[in-house]
Amino acid sequence: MFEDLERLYQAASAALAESKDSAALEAWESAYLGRKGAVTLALRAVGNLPKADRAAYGKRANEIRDALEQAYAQQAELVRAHELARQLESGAIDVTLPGLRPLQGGIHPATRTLREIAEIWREMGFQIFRTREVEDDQTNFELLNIPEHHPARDMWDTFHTTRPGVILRTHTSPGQIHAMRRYAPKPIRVILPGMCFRYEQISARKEIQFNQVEGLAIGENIRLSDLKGTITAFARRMFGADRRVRFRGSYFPFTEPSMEVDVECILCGGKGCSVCSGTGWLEIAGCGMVHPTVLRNGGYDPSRFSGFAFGMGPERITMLKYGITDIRYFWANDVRFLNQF
Ligand code: FA5
Repeated sequence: MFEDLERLYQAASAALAESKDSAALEAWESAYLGRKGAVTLALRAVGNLPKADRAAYGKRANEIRDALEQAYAQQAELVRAHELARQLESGAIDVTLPGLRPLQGGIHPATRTLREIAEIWREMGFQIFRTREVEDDQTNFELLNIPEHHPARDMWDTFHTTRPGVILRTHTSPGQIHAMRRYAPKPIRVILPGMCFRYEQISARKEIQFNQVEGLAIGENIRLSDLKGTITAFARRMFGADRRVRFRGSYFPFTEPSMEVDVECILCGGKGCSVCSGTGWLEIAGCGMVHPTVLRNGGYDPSRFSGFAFGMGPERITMLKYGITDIRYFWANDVRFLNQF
């Protein structure tokens, strides 16, 4: 019994000395020290011995295990150093080999659409006006005619920061206030592209972060027909001249009247499918005539000036254009998706 233990010790030591690479070491460890290893089993067998022998046997078995663990650590260190040296040697640089071609990135599909949108509006005389993503409650809501505790706030589930009154913008509309205060009382024609954030239940059509492109035109004699005309012209350029567009009455606190813009579903040609929830139409933007209160908050006299505004979702527009069935692909960072653009 004690001899068996000593024989096991010798066999394990000899086998360890022969373990000259990581694979052999790993096999040695599981053969001797692992959960079902010989040394572990020998230790476990103490309980089956006559009482008188248990203490001495256990002591020796523990000594052997400790000695083997120490020897294993030393051998592992040796093997690691050897393998590293061998790796460095074999990896010596061959300057005659052709270089590795760097992976080429591409423009993200959302950025591609943003640029396309900006180009169309540029041709209609709209400049880009950039505003901040971290907003204050006042500009994101109050100055847009959405007072605190107003039920309309439920339309925008909001990410708050630890600083009271500082939030992540839920839409690009606060940019309207920034642009108006910058240019009042001159006429304005701008688009405001950028990232928005909403504390929403993520789904195939809803993300917690997404781009919007706000548009704002202010001047004298700007009418609803101007809004409908320019949005229709945009949609024709973006989706093709034969694609039908419709305006649906809606509600936004900062526009009056307000509308929603739908484009005929590209995937089913208007027949109704799962992407358009069977309606044949896909919503691409909210829009309306700028509310007199908002004009006033921006520094314009509503009895002289009027204007229209819209807010569209480039990711949704990209989905429409390319038949993408899930918005979550945009920020999932999966190159199999991104490579297709
Ligand atoms: C607004 O955010 C208004 N500020 C739009 C507006 C601007 C109206 C100016 C009037 C005047 P809405 O919540 O419907 O409206 O969002 C506008 C567009 O943003 C939607 O049509 C959609 O394309 C996109 N969008 C909204 N929420 C999400 C989301 N969770 N994920 C992806 N896109 C979204």
